[in-house]
Amino acid sequence: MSIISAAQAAFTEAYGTEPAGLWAAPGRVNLIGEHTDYNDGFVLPFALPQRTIAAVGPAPDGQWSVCSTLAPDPVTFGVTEPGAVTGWGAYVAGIVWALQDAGFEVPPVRIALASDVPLGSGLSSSAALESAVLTALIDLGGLDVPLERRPAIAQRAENVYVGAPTGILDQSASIRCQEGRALFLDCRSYQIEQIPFDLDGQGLAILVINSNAPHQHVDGEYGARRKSCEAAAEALGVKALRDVATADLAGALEKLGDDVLRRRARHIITENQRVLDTVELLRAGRVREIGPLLTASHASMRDDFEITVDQVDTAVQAALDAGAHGARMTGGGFGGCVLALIDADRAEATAAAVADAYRKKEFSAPTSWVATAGPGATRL
Ligand code: GAF
Repeated sequence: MSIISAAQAAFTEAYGTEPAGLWAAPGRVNLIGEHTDYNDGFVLPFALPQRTIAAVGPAPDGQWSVCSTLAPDPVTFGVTEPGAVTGWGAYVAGIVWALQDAGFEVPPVRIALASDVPLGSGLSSSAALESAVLTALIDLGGLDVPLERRPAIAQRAENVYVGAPTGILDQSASIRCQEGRALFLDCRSYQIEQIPFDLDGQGLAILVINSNAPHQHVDGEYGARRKSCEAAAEALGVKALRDVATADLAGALEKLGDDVLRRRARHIITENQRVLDTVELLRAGRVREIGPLLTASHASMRDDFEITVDQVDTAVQAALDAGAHGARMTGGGFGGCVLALIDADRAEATAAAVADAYRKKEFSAPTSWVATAGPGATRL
């Protein structure tokens, strides 16, 4: 059964009626620009074809209810404040709350969700859920919320209601990405540029390798990285690390007494520059040449930001050894997925090489597939 039919069937099963409509929002792969979002920096994600479907209809009882194919018994809530709904339902209650908090009258609805975005793999399954629900509520309520405002509302739901101190990358990708494009986003101004991302035309492909090492945001490591970045910015007397120019890197690092802060700052400052360099190459249609930037980004995450684990380092190295032009972990880190830029005819061989390296290390098997750039959140 397709996920669209699955969401429809879950709705009818839970609520005994047909949904008024269906909304979809994708997961994402971040091509480059990791942990730069909460430093007011630059990111370059593209949307995955994998998405979350929300089947939604009006709620006669004036409350909000949500169920999913994984949790068929609906979670129901009325007027809500952070802390009132916990568990996965908090992502939905958070969206209702954040919209209300922004001054909008949110229609009470019943929701059933189905998704083929892999969970807990660093591909933004939670942002896909938030963005599908947000888009449905805006459409059904006839709310006047311009596209560029929506990611910040979904981010607030996640930060304040769910309690995960994430940046704006994932929600922006899920809401603002376009098919066949990568989204160049300035996380300070929210300005975007849709960058043509024609891999096929150049005989290239992005292989996504799920390390199957579990990945989790609502934990201390992500927050600790964020705090270190804020401490480094404060020590340097800037609003955010975005404000340190690459040309001033050496001087800035000298000013930071603490070695950990120095390495965290170096990752962010150099990663912002790598995003800008990647965008330049893509604008010029020189896709293959972004490979070394991807690989340098991985080294920086591994050595300076210290957010990789053995499974992802192994996947990156095995992909490079198998001839990938570049490879890096994508997403928040501590597990999750790796992307490799490869010649289109090398997908199977690269996936096999990574699987082989995993066998040698006795890791559980990775899952690999070729990713294409899909559309952002929409009504179906
Ligand atoms: C996670 C967060 F949710 C994003 O905001 C971003 O910081 C990312 O990790 C790292 O780039 O996906």
